[in-house]
Amino acid sequence: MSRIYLPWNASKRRQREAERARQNRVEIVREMSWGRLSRRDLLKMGLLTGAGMLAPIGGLSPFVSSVSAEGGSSIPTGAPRSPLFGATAFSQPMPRFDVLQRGPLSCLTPAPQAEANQTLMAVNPALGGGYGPCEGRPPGSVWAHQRWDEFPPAVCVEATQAPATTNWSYNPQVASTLNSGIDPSHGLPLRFHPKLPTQNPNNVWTFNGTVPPKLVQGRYGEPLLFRHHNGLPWDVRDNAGFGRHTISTHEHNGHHGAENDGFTGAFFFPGQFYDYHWPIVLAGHFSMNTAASDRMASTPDGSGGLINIPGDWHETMSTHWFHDHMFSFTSQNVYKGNAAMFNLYSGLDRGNEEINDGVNLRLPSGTAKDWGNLDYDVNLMLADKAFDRDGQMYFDIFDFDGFLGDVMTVNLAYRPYFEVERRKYRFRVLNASVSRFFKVALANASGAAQPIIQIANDGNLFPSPVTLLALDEQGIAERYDIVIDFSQYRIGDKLHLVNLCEHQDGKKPAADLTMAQALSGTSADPCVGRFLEFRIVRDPATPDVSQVPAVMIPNPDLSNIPVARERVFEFNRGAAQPSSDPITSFIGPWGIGTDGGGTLAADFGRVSAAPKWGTREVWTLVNGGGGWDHPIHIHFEEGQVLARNGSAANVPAWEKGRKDVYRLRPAGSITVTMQFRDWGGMFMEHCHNTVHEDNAMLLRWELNGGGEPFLRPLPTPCPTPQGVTFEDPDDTLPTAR
Ligand SMILES: [Cu+2]
Repeated sequence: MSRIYLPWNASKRRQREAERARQNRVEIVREMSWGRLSRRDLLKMGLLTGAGMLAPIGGLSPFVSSVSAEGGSSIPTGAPRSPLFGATAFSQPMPRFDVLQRGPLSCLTPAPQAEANQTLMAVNPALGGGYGPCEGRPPGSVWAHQRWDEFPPAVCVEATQAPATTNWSYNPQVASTLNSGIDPSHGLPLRFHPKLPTQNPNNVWTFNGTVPPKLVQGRYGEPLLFRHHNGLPWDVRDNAGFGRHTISTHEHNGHHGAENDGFTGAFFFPGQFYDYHWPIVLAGHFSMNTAASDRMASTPDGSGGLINIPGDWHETMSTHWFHDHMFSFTSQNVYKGNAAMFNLYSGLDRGNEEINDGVNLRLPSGTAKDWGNLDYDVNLMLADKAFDRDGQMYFDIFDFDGFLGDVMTVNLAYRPYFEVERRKYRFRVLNASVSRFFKVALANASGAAQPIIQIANDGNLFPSPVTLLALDEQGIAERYDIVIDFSQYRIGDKLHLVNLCEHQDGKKPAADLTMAQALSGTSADPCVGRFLEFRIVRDPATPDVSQVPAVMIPNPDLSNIPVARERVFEFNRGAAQPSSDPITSFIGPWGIGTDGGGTLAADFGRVSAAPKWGTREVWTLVNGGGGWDHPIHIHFEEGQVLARNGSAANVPAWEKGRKDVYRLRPAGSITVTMQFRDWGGMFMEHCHNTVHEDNAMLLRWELNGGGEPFLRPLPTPCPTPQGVTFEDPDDTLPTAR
């Protein structure tokens, strides 16, 4: 029996019990999201066990009576299945991403500036009243945009985090013939399927309050200013029971200064904005190819040519996403809709499949525009959601192993279809779930696995493409770029993307099913099986000139760069929280042990590692055991995987490029190497099972000193609606230096 959700045929009594338990848990989540209840309180009240589990109390877990029968100490979780109101699979078109408009900098009022804009405005009484700064970025020189004068923004993009509303300005940047016939002028209500209820404003909070999810297009060498407004409700209680109205926006693996990284403690309030400055430079910008003489390091010039740029072209990145990083509320906020994608374009990955200049890899995209064609380059955001009895989205902590939804969505649509032509397509697949892993395969009508060409992992094109009959398990936040060649099928054929990865709880994948098992419909996991239907509708109007070259982007050569330092991080349960700082610290079962020290719960005022600027290090990430899988994200620098469990032979082909999320798997270790250069400040390392992250599996590391041989810990920001104050770091680990 599934431990995630009750089966449809569970007894009425059991369903009632499960619903009552679900509602009780929802109340706990709500009280915590309002700040009226802390994890310390839960511990005191005996609702939470020392190991971080929801206590086996009747009325909280529907499985209480069968705990001993289930064996073991883990408390299974359960909730009634989400109602679907008659929505069926593959009965609605998949909307393509909504592209945010790129404007000139003059669009922005007030004009952006290097240091945070501290102009005072009245603060809503629900936030304490008085006056506070219009920009929520911490003030002063430490949080000023680094090298602002060298990288004046050339483009601005503006968005407002807002409650759910109808989208009257959907712009997919492609004709409706390439968007399964969707007419963008009709207005898109915020719902996951036409038969599912429209979401109440405070059940879903997205960019501009609308679906589909948003896409930003950026180009190397063209600094971009992303102004993010917080338009969420003033009152922390106006959240439909989950999600926090303060946000911090992380451009997931942007190679930018820390003031633009969405630091977990640099959050901002309703009514404020935060200017994120993304210079979009190649790593090594200030130390390699500084004369910009290498054509491979380049960017589209807008008219068929290239502009050379400094840096190492082997560090060129492609598929990013950005999402909330609010301290201890990331899982709820990302789940609630704070997730968007960011495509980066370069001379190599130009988004034009025709230009033949010896640099452009000519990956499937289109030809009409000089760069950034989306015709055959499609973003796919995979996420599992859950609905209450009224069909409104809800969030349940169950226990702190993780949160699983039972409704599979692509681009926030329930099991949609997508019309394709007989040619090659690129899909940029993002796992945007809270705790769920996916394993994606392609099935033909008779259920046979079809080849998928994987071309990138995380933001990075591979040295060479890899053809697979099923992708690897894809951890939370990982991006897999794939190419599917539909030319070998006939008009009228239907193919499906299938999820082979079965979960029983939020700990880790329970099983990787065979295609036949996944298609049989016998899995108790409602998110297993077909989730996206491709309908082959026509031949392309012009021949497909796109390519998947045998050589794409070789890894940066680090062989001549000495390793300055090695560090070990162990990801564990049973964390201690020595800090009592009420602002920067959090209590939770999860934590990280650094260089042999004890397992510590998160405190964004603690500095756990401080690499020396301009050096290379080797970091080994160790799973402390217990049967959890932790996808670990190290911010800012792309790494290369050197070994799994101590051996390079254990690293599969698709992990041999650069990465930013490193799967620990249920046991073992992974060894990675990174350089630290170009930008500084306070960054993070954490588990991207965001329930683990929020329950204290997160640390701060720091890059500071401009190469000086000592650490100067930066002051920790403490945001309030009336302005950000600073405090000295609570702690610097003795091994940090
Ligand atoms: Cu984890």
